Amino acid sequence: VSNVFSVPELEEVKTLLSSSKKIIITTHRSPDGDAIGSSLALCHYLVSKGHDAKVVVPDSYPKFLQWMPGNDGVLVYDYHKEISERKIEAADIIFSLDYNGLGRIMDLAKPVAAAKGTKIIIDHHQQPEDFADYTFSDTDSCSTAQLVYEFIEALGDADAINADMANCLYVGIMTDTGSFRFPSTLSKTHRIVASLIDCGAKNSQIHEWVYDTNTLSQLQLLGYALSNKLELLEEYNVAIISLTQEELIRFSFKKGDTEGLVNYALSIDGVRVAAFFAEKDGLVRISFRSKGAFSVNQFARKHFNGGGHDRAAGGASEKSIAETLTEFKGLLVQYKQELTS
Ligand SMILES: [Mn+2]
Repeated sequence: VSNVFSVPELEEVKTLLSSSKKIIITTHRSPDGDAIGSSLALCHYLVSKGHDAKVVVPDSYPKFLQWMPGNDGVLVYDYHKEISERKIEAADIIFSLDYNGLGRIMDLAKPVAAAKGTKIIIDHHQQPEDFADYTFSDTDSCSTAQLVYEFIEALGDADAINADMANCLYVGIMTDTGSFRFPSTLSKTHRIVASLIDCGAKNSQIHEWVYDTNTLSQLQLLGYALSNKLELLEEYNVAIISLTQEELIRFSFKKGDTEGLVNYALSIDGVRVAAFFAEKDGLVRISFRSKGAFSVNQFARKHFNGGGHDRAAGGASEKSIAETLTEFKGLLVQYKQELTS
């Protein structure tokens, strides 16, 4: 069990959960596999313990994450503002999963901040903000899903993990470890995943349901991005891909279509840092990846109003995409030593 749960505070949370409660589980904007997987798994667990639990997410998420058990019960704040606000206000407990600051949940931040329920963070992003009553943060953990598994285990309920929970947790761990390949994948992670399979996680099917769901236009967008928009900045060991709004529209872009695109840039031999820039409605969103010691979390925090993990982070710019690219390339000069030594 992760040390974050070997604390006296866990006993307080255990006591809190010993009688039936109204519980809301929230997660970050543009939810990914770990966000949805960990949230739904925790929701299944809490419902199985007799609580009234519900997941509220800031905005919608791609179709390849919508097959998970419990998906139909998720409230998307963008579409269900009123009912979400009523439930958040009435909640005894609000969980914050897979995010480290209220800025990560957009408009949902206001009702969550105002809510009087006990707030509990379970997360693995760096530098968590102090907005909850209980913060269970382990920045070395591969995923929030793994932490949710260990949370349930620490509560003494490992035996309560059923197939629904196992399938959701598997998605979270699988997606946040890049299918068990990132350095955050420990032997412990494999042991947890093995027990999830024993509990009924359909491991092979899950890979198919999450990864083999490309549309034709999505693959054509990938082909276009790789042939025309991939730029190797050899002197810095950096590769970038950028897509304008016009290009995204041309390939009928839907949410999730560019998921993982940045990893193609990172996969070039010798590249240490990759960045993907996408323009939408006057904002350029940036995904950073690193496969060395270079912390893209720190870089994104310092220069692009973002953050995340050392090897995977996000950021944004309100400048045009051309200006953002110029700014990014200009910044590399001061990091040349670090990127090439
Ligand atoms: Mn995560």
